Amino acid sequence: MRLDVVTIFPEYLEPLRVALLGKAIDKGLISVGVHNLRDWTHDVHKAVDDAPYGGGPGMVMKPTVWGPALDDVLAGPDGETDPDVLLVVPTPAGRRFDQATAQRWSKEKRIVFACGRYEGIDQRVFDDAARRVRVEEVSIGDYVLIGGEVAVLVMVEAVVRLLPGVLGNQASHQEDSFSDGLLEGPSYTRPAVWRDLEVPPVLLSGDHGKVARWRHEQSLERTRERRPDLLPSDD
Ligand code: 6GU
Repeated sequence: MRLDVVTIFPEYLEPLRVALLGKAIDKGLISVGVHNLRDWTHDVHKAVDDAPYGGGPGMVMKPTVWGPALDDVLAGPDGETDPDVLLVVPTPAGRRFDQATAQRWSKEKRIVFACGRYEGIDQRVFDDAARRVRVEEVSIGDYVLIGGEVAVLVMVEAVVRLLPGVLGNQASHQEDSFSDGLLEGPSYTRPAVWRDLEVPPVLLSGDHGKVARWRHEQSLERTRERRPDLLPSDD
């Protein structure tokens, strides 16, 4: 999978090269390009934003900078727009990014992320891109971040860990929270008693059926307690 990020803060994306994601790069499972939007500015001040039409607070990122930047980054080896690319725009005004989104994106060949700051990017940038590629405007949750960079780190991590060969144990993400629509229950390791607290005896019983049923119960109970919105309503 090829990932590209366009941002005015390339340093913010440095964590992509650390730990599990860095290993995925080293193993050749993904490759990552981070591009500085200011490289596509045409004035001495390297201006990327301007006042909003219609007035109001904040600034809007300029289509005359974003357009050429995306033309270049969305291009395939032949210089033409790569029709297979998915363009992702992180924005608190987007559709919600969730585990199902991560699963779906994990099958993509190429994803380009366009990180906006300030009050957003001129909408025509995405209306224009959508004439050539698939565009998804997504939010990672109901709160407002300063820009899309941290959201990109979140989304890339959620997607890349699903790629074959990235996680040590391939069975492990089939038991993730959300893969069955429920939260994961508690986990324990040795010692069996620690600071007077005991591991639930069922986990020491060796009865795999009983353990599986207990874990499902724990998942249900935790989901009821913490995320009742994930359960079917009882009416
Ligand atoms: Cl994807 N971007 C920004 N700037 N804020 C957010 C977000 C994304 N998701 C939630 N808040």
